[in-house]
Amino acid sequence: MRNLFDALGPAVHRFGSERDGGNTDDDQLPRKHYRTIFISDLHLGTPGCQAAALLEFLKTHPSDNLYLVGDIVDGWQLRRKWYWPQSHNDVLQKLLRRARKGCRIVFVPGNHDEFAREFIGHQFGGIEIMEEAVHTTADGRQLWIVHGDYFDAVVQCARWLAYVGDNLYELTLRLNRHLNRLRARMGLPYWSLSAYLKHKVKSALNYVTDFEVAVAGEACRRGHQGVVCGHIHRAEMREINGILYCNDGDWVESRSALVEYFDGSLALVHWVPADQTQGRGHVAHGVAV
Ligand SMILES: [Mn+2]
Repeated sequence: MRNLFDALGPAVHRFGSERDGGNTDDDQLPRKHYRTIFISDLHLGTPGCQAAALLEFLKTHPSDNLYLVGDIVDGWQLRRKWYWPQSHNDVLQKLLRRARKGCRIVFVPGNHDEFAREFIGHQFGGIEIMEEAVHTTADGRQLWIVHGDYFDAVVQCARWLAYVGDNLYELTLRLNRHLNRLRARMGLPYWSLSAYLKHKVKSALNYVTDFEVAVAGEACRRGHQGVVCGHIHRAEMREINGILYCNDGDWVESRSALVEYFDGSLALVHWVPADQTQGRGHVAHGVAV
């Protein structure tokens, strides 16, 4: 479970070089331009955030579009204990500069940066804040972009929800947000699926699957061809009941992103930092779909 890219086996060329011949042996920093990058679960404001690696990845990978798919800044942790080193500032500045230079940046808040949900419909230094988004790939596929925490209650109740009707399912989906807001007001911590998974390794696989099926099902109901989410810190890209389910992973453990090439194909990439290879940090590619 720890390293998805090991688990994927031969499908992933872990130390493969850039697909379109980006020259990694060059003296200059190699750059690879993507049409779109999707990242989530950076958890800036916590010691776990791998900000330096993320900066390297962003620096070497310009893009026309960038989706920040929630849990970018960890407001929950910051409220408990302030932690904000320079590298975390650098990430925000890098993002703002990217927006200034013409990259379209869309921020879809998650549960850890729920404070930003107050500002949905507004812009912050050129970064659009949206509750959810729809991205059209270069080959015309519509991807629903959502963080994924709205499905926590569904996942928690997946066992008995399987026996009730669609109406109650949708009610649970809607209640989820309000329940968590109520918990926050009562001083209770957010029930975090990703944190829960870490403690429940044995049943984790069931929860991951329930989450994936729930998110893909909702994307299908809304008439999209695919979905991009985060939240559970499990990078994944596969078809579920005819829907392309993509989870862009996180920058706490897996250092992963979902990228779109200019022909509209999508791939999961994994950043290998310089200190884990003898040379320079680089990207390992998954299979494009
Ligand atoms: Mn989350």
